[in-house]
Amino acid sequence: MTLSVRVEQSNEVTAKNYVNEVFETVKKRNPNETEFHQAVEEIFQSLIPVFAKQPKYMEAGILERMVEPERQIIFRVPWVDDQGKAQINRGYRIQYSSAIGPYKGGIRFHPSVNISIIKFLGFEQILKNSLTGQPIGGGKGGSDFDPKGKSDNEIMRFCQSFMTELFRHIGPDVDVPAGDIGVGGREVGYMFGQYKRLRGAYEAGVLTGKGVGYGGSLARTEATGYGTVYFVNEMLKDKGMSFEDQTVVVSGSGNVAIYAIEKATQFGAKVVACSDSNGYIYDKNGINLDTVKRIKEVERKRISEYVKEHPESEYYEGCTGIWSIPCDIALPCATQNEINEESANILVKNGVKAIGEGANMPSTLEAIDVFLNNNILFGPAKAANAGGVAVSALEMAQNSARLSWTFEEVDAKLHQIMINIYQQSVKASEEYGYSGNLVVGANIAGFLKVADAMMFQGLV
Ligand code: NDP
Ligand code: 2IT
Repeated sequence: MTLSVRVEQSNEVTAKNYVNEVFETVKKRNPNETEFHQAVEEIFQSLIPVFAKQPKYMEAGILERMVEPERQIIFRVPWVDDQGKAQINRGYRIQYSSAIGPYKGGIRFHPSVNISIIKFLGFEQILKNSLTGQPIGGGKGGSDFDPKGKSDNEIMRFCQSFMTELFRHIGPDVDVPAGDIGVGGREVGYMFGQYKRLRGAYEAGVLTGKGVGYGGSLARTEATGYGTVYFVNEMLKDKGMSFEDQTVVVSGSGNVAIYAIEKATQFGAKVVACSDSNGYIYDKNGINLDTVKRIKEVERKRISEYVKEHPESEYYEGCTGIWSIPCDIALPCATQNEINEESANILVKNGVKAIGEGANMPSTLEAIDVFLNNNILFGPAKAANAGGVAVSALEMAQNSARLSWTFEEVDAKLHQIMINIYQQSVKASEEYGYSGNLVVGANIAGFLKVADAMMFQGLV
């Protein structure tokens, strides 16, 4: 017994040293990429128990390979604005891992986009996609283009120019992009049109998140938000709780936020706040989702407009204040690092019971520690927001089979996938000695499937 403990401990030390060494190399090779380093640090630390238990992955250099993208494409995106002036943006596509399927992941259009952000998203996508149980590798793309205030024609010209370079790098069996921040049905439509024109073939499965009239899957629009709520519901159920009569705060008011609000409300919760990049609204009676949908999805205006129609509600400038609203459940659905240590402490002080990350990496490493140390139920992004990409994979399947499933069929599959992800994450956390820590559980469960595929496929 003593001997086995000692062996275990010495394995743990070896694993820790190995992970730290690889992390140092990553930082040296990718200097100043803070978001990328943050995502890598979290994943690497979670995997120490795996290397301690199964040194074969260490010996095969799985981690060194997995963290180095298979291919990184950076390109110029020239377009002409409505004034006839030439504009230049930068486009990215990181084809991170094809170990278990074609590269798969969204495209983000936001002025903050840079290589660090695309790489953090791409690296996380490998493990997220693995967790879905679907045959999809990891990738991510985007541009520093700012869609805000652009006319519909400008958006179209930009998307066409972006695709004019991207098309040669993607394909239904190669790399399948989709939406993310700033990219929804409209942008996917313009990109698909240009891809089809350049390729001269109707390859429906090259992009997901398409309109349902031309190859899109029903329930893809709802999938990420619904999936996040399905995941949190599993966490709550395990503790004998539910969404019924709970007060919920959701950040963001985009695709993920809107459908998280919708499902949480259907499950009996009262969602009292949501936000955009300017500020947040608080409606103590529960926010009116129809108004939010019209303002954000149709009129593409600011969330501050909401209070004009609902005088009983309040609007506050700034994004972080939303976390000081007392709530039972918090669903960050806007962007990375939107919950820092201070906000996490306020949420805990105000009695939050569960966090479900709809956005990618919305909590800083320090904030995650606050939640875990206070035994708050914590659903990490990779697991909790995997419903979007899972239904993207279902869209690919429907496109390959040239058929379409009903909303109810897709929603039922999504629900089951989220339950499976939860159970896999719990199981891995228990097997590796981190019971209750779904960050470790999700990272390990996602990693093992990809690592095994890499072992079978040789040193490529
Ligand atoms: P949208 O563009 O539809 O909405 C984003 C929302 O977040 C908007 O309300 C936006 O405000 C706000 N926001 C964006 N950037 C910032 C910022 N820097 N500071 C504060 N608020 C900000 O994007 P999605 O809903 O698709 O994506 C939201 C998050 O979910 C992202 O982290 C994305 O990576 C993640 N995600 C998305 C999936 C999907 O299927 N779409 C799948 C899995 C994860 P404003 O209106 O002012 O721009
Ligand atoms: O972060 C994500 O998982 C997404 N933006 C969705 C990706 C996809 O391919 O549907």
